[in-house]
Amino acid sequence: MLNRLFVFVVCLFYSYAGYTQNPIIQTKYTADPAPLVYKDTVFLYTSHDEDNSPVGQGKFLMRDWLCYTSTDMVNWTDRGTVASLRNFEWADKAITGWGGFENGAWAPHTIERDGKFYMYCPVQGRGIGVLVADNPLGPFIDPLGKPLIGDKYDSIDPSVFIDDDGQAYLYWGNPNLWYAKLNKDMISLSGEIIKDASFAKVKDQPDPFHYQEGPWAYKRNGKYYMAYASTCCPEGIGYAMSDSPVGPWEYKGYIMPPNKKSTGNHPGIIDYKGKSYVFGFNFRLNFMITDKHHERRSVCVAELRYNPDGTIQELPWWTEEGLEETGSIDPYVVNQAETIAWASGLKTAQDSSAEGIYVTQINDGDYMKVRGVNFQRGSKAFYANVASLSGGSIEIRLDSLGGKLMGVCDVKTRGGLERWKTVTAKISKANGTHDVYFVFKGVKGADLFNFNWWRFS
Ligand code: FUB
Repeated sequence: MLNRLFVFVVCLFYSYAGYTQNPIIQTKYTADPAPLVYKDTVFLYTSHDEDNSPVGQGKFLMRDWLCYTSTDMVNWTDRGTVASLRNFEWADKAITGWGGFENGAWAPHTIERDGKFYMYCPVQGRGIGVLVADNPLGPFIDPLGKPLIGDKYDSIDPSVFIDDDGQAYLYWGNPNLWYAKLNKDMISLSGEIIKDASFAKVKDQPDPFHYQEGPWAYKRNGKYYMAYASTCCPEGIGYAMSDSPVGPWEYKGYIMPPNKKSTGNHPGIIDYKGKSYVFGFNFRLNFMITDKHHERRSVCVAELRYNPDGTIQELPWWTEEGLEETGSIDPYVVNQAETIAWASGLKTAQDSSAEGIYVTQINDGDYMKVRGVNFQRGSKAFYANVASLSGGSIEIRLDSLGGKLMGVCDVKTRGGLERWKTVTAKISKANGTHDVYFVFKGVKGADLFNFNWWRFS
């Protein structure tokens, strides 16, 4: 209870101060971001630190891989678990030991080729597997039934880059950087597995690269980039450049220097709607509720800027302000409640019924923010699809937690957290673009209702 109160007070402060964007996902602990731009959408694949991960550095508890999508870089829609250790039969403890299906779902990377989606997944201690799907959200299947890269070769943190000539490269490794060419099928290797010479650590020799793990390769204006988690610990994000996808690489410095606030970091870099972005993670949400280190990380994002010579401008540690939105939300269509810019006290859950993902664990005083809602046709009424337990209400406010109250939507008891009903309320007029806050009210300490979708008319 004291924890929840502390989180609420901290969030209240940041909300009034105009902050509240990084980390970008607050309803679960997410790490190891692997963004993919596909058509007009950013698909952000992440690993997932369980809420009950134990105290202690390196004590990961990770079972599955998640996906979030956005078209404006600030509101992220939870797409749920897209794959888990259970996708790999060979992850079973009976076969390999390790954590079986209960632990070891480390940093993934998903890439599209010819309309198929390939998700490379490290299964800690057991190797790197590959999953294939016809859709970026799955269902993903394991076409090999065995690891693509075995349990040698420092087999974690895969990332794939496809060059302009169609050749795909798979990079991975901690503490060494390894790579191999992939065949066009993306699920088999073409040629040898190679330990990258530039990044190789030589005993008693200085290591300018400070490479740790989390390689992320890409090409820009004819130059190849290799970003990675560098220095340890804490980890920053370093990068190197080359004229070829396989080096030799030249160390260029930090994209983000390490910071004591976070033991780890892990880059994912994209270009989207004319800007460049780097994703990574911090521990802000964990340390908002405890002073103890749990491996409960949270994905963050910052805009990345290049110098005229192609080098990257060094960024400060993840700011709490985050980004400006690059799009807007249409309030007159059904918007999933799990599309969120900032949430306080809330969780998301996945329903096997048609309702899919929804916001849950709603208690008195919890709230969520949706940024850039464009009321171009004004507003008269608010509709919310909810499933109520003890019931409560939704205050609809503009621009801040204490901002203009547009109206209050009652959610009456309807007997069950999965019996979905649409409730409605008359509201005052809004024009133009606003951040909308849904502030939940009800009996203190009770689970009030689940929230599936909303819209305005
Ligand atoms: O998330 C588990 C491991 O922690 C990843 O594989 C590393 O990159 C580090 O982030």
